[in-house]
Amino acid sequence: MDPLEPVVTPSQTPAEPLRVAAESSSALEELATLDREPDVEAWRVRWLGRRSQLALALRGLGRLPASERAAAGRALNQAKKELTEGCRNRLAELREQATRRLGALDVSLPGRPLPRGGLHPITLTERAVVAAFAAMGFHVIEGPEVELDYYNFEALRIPADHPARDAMDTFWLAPPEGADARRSRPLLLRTHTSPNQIRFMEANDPPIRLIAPGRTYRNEATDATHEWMITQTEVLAVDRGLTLAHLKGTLYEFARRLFGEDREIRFRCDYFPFVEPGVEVSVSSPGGWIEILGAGMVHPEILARMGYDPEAYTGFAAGLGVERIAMLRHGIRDIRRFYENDLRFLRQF
Ligand code: FA5
Repeated sequence: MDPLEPVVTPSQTPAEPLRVAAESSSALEELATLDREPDVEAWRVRWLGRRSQLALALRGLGRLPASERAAAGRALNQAKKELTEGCRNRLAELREQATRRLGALDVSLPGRPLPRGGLHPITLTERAVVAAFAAMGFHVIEGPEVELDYYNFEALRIPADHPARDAMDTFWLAPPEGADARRSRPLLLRTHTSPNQIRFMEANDPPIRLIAPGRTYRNEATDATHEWMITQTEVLAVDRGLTLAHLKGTLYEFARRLFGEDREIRFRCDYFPFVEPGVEVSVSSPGGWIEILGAGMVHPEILARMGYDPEAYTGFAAGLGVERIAMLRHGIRDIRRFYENDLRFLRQF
């Protein structure tokens, strides 16, 4: 026996097929209420499928007394015909309704401009920064935004009690779920893109010419020139014979490409534990000087820790603030405009 064949119980009585046939009218009433094709299909399986009451009753006809068989067969076949036609008609109705709805929507209607999205001004400036350095032979790398204390601070010569940490108020992160809090290494949202220097030098030998753009985070109050989420771009070059003059030349060329020939640029001494000497660069604007980057010569101690010979190799590094550069390019006086999501502001770029 086919195991899929439904079992017709011997208890089938002559009244059974007639009951099944009679139920078809309530099935048709239910069908009229269905307005989704998948629901109609489920209905079809239930009332007309191989295991439906109707199919079972038809298959059991042979067990009925000969005198009852003809009448029961007629009733069942009539019910089957009505249900099959009802199903076909309902499907046709639903498809016609859908076509009518589509017809009301003229997808080719010309003359109405579609609203178009655009790139965010910070993305545009970030791309201009990357393009300027790419044209000078730097290649792009990326690093994680969730960073280890080691790469963000320790390896950059900023130990736990170093005052330089105060300048970078940090968002510390809880250890990953399930981790042993005493053993897991401190995690944070990176406060600058400089950890990329260490990550790359650990795994590669000189010569190096890289830039690393990305988001950084500082737990600090905002004002017209300070945001808590900052887009930075790290620059790192390590080679034989690099000097501060190469750093200055590179940054002047960068500024010329981004701001044109006429902007005034100012270099001043600054302190970062991972460079020696350190500088900051500001650019003139109608509202005064705006500091756009910190930079300097890679500290020889870091070169040595990376396994490079500091007598043979020198390097320069810089960390640029992309929001500040965008402010200068577009004459924006308040950095907070970039992240207020005001479309009237954003549409201008
Ligand atoms: C640093 O972040 C260093 N990592 C830069 C560096 C790299 C120095 C390599 C030497 C060698 P600083 O905190 O100054 O330094 O930030 C660098 C630039 O990011 C600033 O000049 C500024 O343009 C931008 N920046 C920093 N903090 C903010 C802030 N809160 N809002 C907007 N821009 C900021």
